[in-house]
This record gives sequence, C-alpha cells and structure tokens, in this order.
Amino acid sequence: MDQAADDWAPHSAHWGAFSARWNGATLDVTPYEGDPAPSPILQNFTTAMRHKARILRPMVRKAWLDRRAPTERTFDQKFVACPWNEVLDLLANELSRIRTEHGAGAVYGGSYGWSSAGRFHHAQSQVHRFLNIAFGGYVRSVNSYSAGASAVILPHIIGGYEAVSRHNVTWDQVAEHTDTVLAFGGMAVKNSDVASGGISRHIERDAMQKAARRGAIFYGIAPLRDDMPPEAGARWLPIKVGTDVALMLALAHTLLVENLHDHDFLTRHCTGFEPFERYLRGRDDTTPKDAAWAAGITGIPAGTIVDIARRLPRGRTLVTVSHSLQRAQYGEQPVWMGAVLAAMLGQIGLPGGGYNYALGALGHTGRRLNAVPIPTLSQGRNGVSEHIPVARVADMLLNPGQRFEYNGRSMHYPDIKLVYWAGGNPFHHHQDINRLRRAFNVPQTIVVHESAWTPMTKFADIVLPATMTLERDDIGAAGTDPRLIAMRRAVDPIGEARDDFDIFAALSERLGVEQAFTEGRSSRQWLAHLYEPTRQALAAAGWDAPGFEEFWRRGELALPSAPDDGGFLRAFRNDPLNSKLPTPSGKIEIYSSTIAGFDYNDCPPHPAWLPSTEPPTARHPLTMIANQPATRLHSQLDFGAYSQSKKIAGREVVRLNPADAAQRGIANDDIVRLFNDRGACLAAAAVTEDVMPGVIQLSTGAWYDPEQGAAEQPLCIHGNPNVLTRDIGTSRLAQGCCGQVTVVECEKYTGTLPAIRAFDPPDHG
Ligand SMILES: Nc1nc2c(c(=O)[nH]1)N[C@H]1C(S)=C(S)[C@@H](COP(=O)(O)OP(=O)(O)OC[C@H]3O[C@@H](n4cnc5c(=O)[nH]c(N)nc54)[C@H](O)[C@@H]3O)O[C@H]1N2
Ligand SMILES: Nc1nc2c(c(=O)[nH]1)N[C@H]1C(S)=C(S)[C@@H](COP(=O)(O)OP(=O)(O)OC[C@H]3O[C@@H](n4cnc5c(=O)[nH]c(N)nc54)[C@H](O)[C@@H]3O)O[C@H]1N2
Ligand SMILES: [Mo]
Repeated sequence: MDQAADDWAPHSAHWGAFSARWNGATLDVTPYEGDPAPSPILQNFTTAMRHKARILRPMVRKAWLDRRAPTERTFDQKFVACPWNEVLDLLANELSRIRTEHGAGAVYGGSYGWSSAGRFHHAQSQVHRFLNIAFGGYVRSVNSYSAGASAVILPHIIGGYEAVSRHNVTWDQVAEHTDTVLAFGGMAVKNSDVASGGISRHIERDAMQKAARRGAIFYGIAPLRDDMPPEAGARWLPIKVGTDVALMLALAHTLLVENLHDHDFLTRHCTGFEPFERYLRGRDDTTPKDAAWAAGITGIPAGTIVDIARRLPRGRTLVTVSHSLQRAQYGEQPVWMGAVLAAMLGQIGLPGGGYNYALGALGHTGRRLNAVPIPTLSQGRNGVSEHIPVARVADMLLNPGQRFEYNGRSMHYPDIKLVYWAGGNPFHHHQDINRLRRAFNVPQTIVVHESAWTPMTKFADIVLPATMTLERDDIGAAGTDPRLIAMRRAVDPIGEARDDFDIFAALSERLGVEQAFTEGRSSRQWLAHLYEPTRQALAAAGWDAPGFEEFWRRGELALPSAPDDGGFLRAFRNDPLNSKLPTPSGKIEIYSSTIAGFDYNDCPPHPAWLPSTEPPTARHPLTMIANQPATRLHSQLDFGAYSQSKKIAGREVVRLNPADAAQRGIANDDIVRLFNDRGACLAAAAVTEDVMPGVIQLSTGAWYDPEQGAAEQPLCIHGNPNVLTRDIGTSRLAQGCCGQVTVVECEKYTGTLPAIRAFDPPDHG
C-alpha cells in the first residue's frame, strides 16, 4: 500500500477530505473537489510532517527512570531516548506492577481527545480497546468537553443529545422553510469547518445565504459579530456573556402576556408549564421576567426584545443554542430554556422550525444521517465500573476518595496511580492549567502516545512516538457524511514513529494477550474487516457495494442518506401518544420532577436565570471568551503553516473592542498580558469593532509555553487561555466543563519578550 512519490493520495481529516502529495520536503495539499467551501485549516499539513516538534524516538523521563525522590514533574524535565524493545518491556512491566499492586481501577484511561479522522487508527478507540481487552479495564470518563452540560440535561427534558443535535432540522430545511433564526451563540462557519471522522462537503454558508436571499432573518445573538457568517446577513445582537437565559425568559414572557404562545402545543406535547409560568410572571419572587428586567441584565433594549418576540410566531421560527453557552457555569439552563422557548412557539417538529441544539457548531449537524453503518472499531468490555464526568479529571487526581454529586448520584473519586493518554492534549483542553499541573503530579506514572511534543508529552514519564495520519492507511467516515474515504498513506513515518495499533499490539504480546487484542489481523486486514459491515449493508439495500480492494483503488465511496424526516421530534409532533419522547413523562419537560428530586440549587426543576458566581469586577473587568480557533482544530498542528501565519510575533492573537483598547493604551500588534487570580499569559492585540465592549476574545489552542524558572503561576508566553479559566463543574447535575468564559484584566506588556519554546523538543541525552 505504499504510494509512489508523485502520486496524489486521497486522505481525510476532521477538517475536510483532500489529496496529498509528498514533494520531498513539504506536502502539497488539494481540497476534495466536491467540497463547495473547503477549510483553510487543511494547509496546516503542508509544513507539519517533518517539523522539529515531531517526536522521533521513544523517550523516558530521566528522573522517572532513576526513581529518585522527589520526582516532581516540570515542563523542562530531561528525557532519555530508549530503544523500542526496551521501552515496551519497561512499560509492560510497569502496567503489570500497577495492576498487581493496585488493580486495574488505579489506571485512568479516560484519554479524552480528538486524535485523527481515520476510524481504525483512532487513538482513543485504540487505547480504550487495549486497556479493556489486554489490561482488564480502566477508570473511564463520560460525556465530553463539547457538550458536558447538554448531554446530561437533554435526556431529562426532551431526548438524547445525538438525536436532538444531529437528526433534527437540516440545512436544506433552513434554506427552504425558515423565516426567523434565533442563533444563541451564533453559527460561525469556522466551527462547522470541523466534523469528527471527516467531512466532504461544507454546506452551511450556502444554506444560510439561500435562506437570507429568500427573506429569512438571522439574529446573531453573540458577543462577536463574526459568530455569524456575512452571507447570513444577520442582525447582530451583542449580548452580555452568560445572560442568554434572561433574554430567552423575556421573549417567553412577552409571548405569554401578549397571548402569542401555543396553548395547544403546551397542553398536548409538554408537561409542567404551570410552575414555570408562575416563575415567568414573578408570582413567587415578585420579579416578572419581562423585557425591561432582561434589558438590565443582557444589555439588549427592552423594545428590541418585545419586537423580536412579536415576530417569532408570525412565521417559521428556529431556536438554536450553541455548545458554547453550556460550556459555562449553569450551562444546563440555556439548553433547557431554548427548548422551552421553542415549545411555547409550538413549532417543534415542523420543517425548519422548533429547536435544534448546536446546529452549526460542527459539520455533523443539519445533515441527513447515512442509511448504512460506518466502520467502527469495537472497544471491548471494561472490567472497571468507576468513571468520572470527563472535565472532573483534576478534581479526581487531587482528591482520591472524595465524594461528588453527578446527575442525582453520589459518587467518589478513585485513587489513580497511572494515567494513559493517546490522542488528546489535556494541557490544551483542561481549565486552570496551574491546578492541572498540580493534579498531574499526583500519579506515579504518566504514559502518552503522541506525534508531536505537546505540553502533555513534556510533562509525562513515558512518551511513545505515534505516526501522523498521513503516514498510514485508514478509512475516513462520519455518520452524517455521504463519502467513505480511503485514506492512503502519503509520507513515510518520521523517525521511529509507530502506529498506535502496533504499539498496543506489541504491549499486548508482552502481557500475553496479543491474539485477543489483534484478533490475528494486520492493520491492512483490520481495514478490510471494518469495511465489511458497510459493504454488506450497501449490498443488502441494492447499492453500489464494491469489495475492499476495489474501494481502496477508487479512493472513495458514496454512501446513501436516510430521508430528511425531521427525526424523533417530527414523529412526536405528529403523534405524541404513539411516538413518545424518551423523557419520564414522554413529553417535553418544562418542569422536571426527576431534577426536582435531586434537590440541587445549582440546577432548579425548571429553567431559571442564575448569574455566574464570578462576575466581572473592578479588578477583572473584562469577560474573556475562550472559543474554538479559526486557524486549526483545537491545539492540533498549532505549529502548522496556516496556524502560524495568523500569529503576531509568534503569539496567539487576542481581539478586543476599540473602547477597551483605548482605555488601556493598547494598539494593534501590541503584546499584552492577560491575567486574573489563577494565572497570566501573553498575546498579541487586534483591535476591532467585531468584539463587543467589555469582552476580550482569545481562542484556545496555542500550546502552553510557561516562562522558564517561574514558580506557582508561570506566565504562558504564547497565549493559552486555559491558564485563566475556571476548573469547576457546570452544576452538580452534569459537572460539565466551564472553559468558555472567565473574567480577566489586560494590560500592555512592556517587559522583554521571551522566545517561543512551545515547539522545541525537550532536553534529551
Ligand atoms: N478554555 C476552553 N477550553 C476548551 C474548550 C473551550 O471552548 N474553551 N473547548 C473544549 C472542547 S469542546 C474540546 S473537544 C477539547 C479538545 O481537546 P483535545 O481533543 O484534547 O484537543 P486536540 O488538540 O484536538 O488534541 C488531540 C491530540 O491528539 C494528537 N493526535 C492526533 N492524531 C493522533 C494519533 O494518530 N495518535 C496519537 N497518539 N495522537 C494523535 C494530536 O497531536 C493532539 O495533540 O478542548 C476543550 N477545551
Ligand atoms: N475551526 C474550528 N472549528 C471547530 C473546533 C475547532 O477547534 N476549530 N472545535 C469543534 C468542537 S470539538 C466543538 S465542541 C465545537 C464547539 O462549538 P461552540 O462551543 O459553539 O464554539 P465556540 O467557537 O467555542 O463558541 C461559539 C461562540 O459562542 C459565543 N459565546 C460564548 N459565550 C456566549 C454567551 O454566553 N452567550 C452568547 N450568546 N454567545 C456566547 C462566542 O462568541 C463564540 O465565538 O466547535 C467545533 N468546531
Ligand atoms: Mo468539542
């Protein structure tokens, strides 16, 4: 399966299908020809393959090898190169030791992260399969950083997260039917650039443009103007961050007092409107949640709120709520209240109307599902039952044995001795990095598979070099993309890098369970094996169903789509008695008796306005938005050409409003220091009216680069916002991540500018 040097290899990434050709030094990249709006993120590959940040050989932290006490981990610790045979022996012995002394429940294998689009060499699937089948299990994580709060609240109130976000209103319906879109958190097309497993057609921009040309009005309710694409012609409603529930309540209040709400829908399809109505009218707390009340909280004039409310019932209205709103304290509330607002309008289940949580947040949403299954690697059964909500990882490591609440249950944190990570970057994705550093100093051993020297690898004990996607063959597929891509190898693996699968196969052999892990198949045989269920389903339905070799030769395969049927919400609308929702009442729950039974004051039994416990203050007057980056996927390939081209003096760019900049004497391209009580970082300023006053935006993904020699709170000299964010759960209900917003102050930085070291390999003998 090797490529001849001048061949274009079809391939795929989470940010798009493409072809690649190695020219001996860099990679030529051509987007998939059928993609109407390919993502510029593809260009990060061009210079990445032989970058100095790549890991060439297995490495072991010197102090860990010596087992000297104390062995506090740092970001500039020394490593020693170790031949594969030795490092695999060492690791197999360490895994056996931990299992004998502490049991499999002392291993944290949550290993959150996106890794690569290929469905076989998907690092997270591989590490989970290895720990389950070859090791006997591990402490796992549940839910995601993406949808931590919504994945837990949605099933209580309307239905499963996947169904509500991915099998609901499509972009075709929006283009054709929708008159008004209330986009809470916007629908930035830089976000739908990305879809896990790959994406062959970026359709969002065209669909919004088509709707706008038809006369549809998009309200971009967000702190940034560019949370909506220009093609949507959106009306920008800059809203104070974290106050969306107040606006939603005021819209609902106006509908109620002007009798514009759909009584019939509320009676037949919903439960619990009465207690919510009391709250809305302020019967118990003497505060009606009306437009004047909300204006003071949101910064949106009362007249505007009333006008918008009156428009909503006049045509087909869609309410969307982005992931970002729930990646914040009390994030359950906007997700719930968005559904209740849509329920009052009575359009849930109609084409292009109702409620679609997270429409446009990723390239999976607003599309038809495939009619056939995609290749999926089985992860086996986990012998350990203990788990944590994923964003509680630092709490777990710091507080073994401590009890915590989650979704109505009282649980406790396990005592973790070994952490195994493959395909994720916690020092990218987790909040409050200074706290995370303390947490990752607790386990005895940290093992990481990576293709590049991320901060997580520099902090680890055993670092195993993994191939990058373009260095191996795989199959790219997603449940809402109509193309299966033969991801052919385009470049030879760098240095001694190995596929994650090969690493786990070699470890399984040392643990005496190689056959169980590999099932006797080579990588090539696995690809053919994983392809087979898709082929069989295609053949059974009479579709083009070539054998694996033929698929591989062609480079891609069309998959049929299921009908655009509105999913379970359409069925429920049409027949609420026979197509009940999977909630306790079978209806939309405006009041949840289940949640009432949990008795959580941080997640009341109906949606409510709960202000953040960390509001802006005189010391930290700015609200920082740490949103998804436009120039890469999270922290992946931050050293790549496109991501680097958008930095200023090598620093990540922070955007702020001219008024806030002027107050602080900050001009374009100035280096600034952002700080709060948790930490500080540098970034390069871009002054723009596209950011509302009082808000400062620093996207995630710049690799953490702590100033050398500093103590508890080193300055990140590159611009990682997670040195500033808060490491708390959204509420006791979901315990989701709160990374999206925090409060900071910002000042011009006049010190000497340290050189960026984030992409340098560590010191090694
Ligand atoms: N402040 C703040 N923080 C956030 C967010 C936010 O909004 N604000 N968003 C959160 C969200 S939604 C998410 S999903 C997370 C994302 O967090 P992550 O998924 O952890 O971020 P990535 O940078 O995608 O990390 C993937 C890693 O896998 C590695 N990798 C790629 N391919 C392979 C492979 O084949 N093998 C191996 N072994 N490794 C591979 C890459 O080099 C990279 O380091 O971040 C979260 N963090
Ligand atoms: N290019 C690119 N695209 C991506 C990703 C990436 O790394 N790069 N990551 C993908 C992943 S894993 C995920 S989960 C999704 C995440 O999808 P989202 O969470 O929706 O994306 P974000 O860009 O973090 O946030 C969207 C916008 O919400 C706005 N916002 C923040 N707080 C508030 C608020 O309180 N109220 C209102 N009204 N608006 C607010 C911000 O201005 C922000 O730009 O994105 C995906 N798409
Ligand atoms: Mo995410």
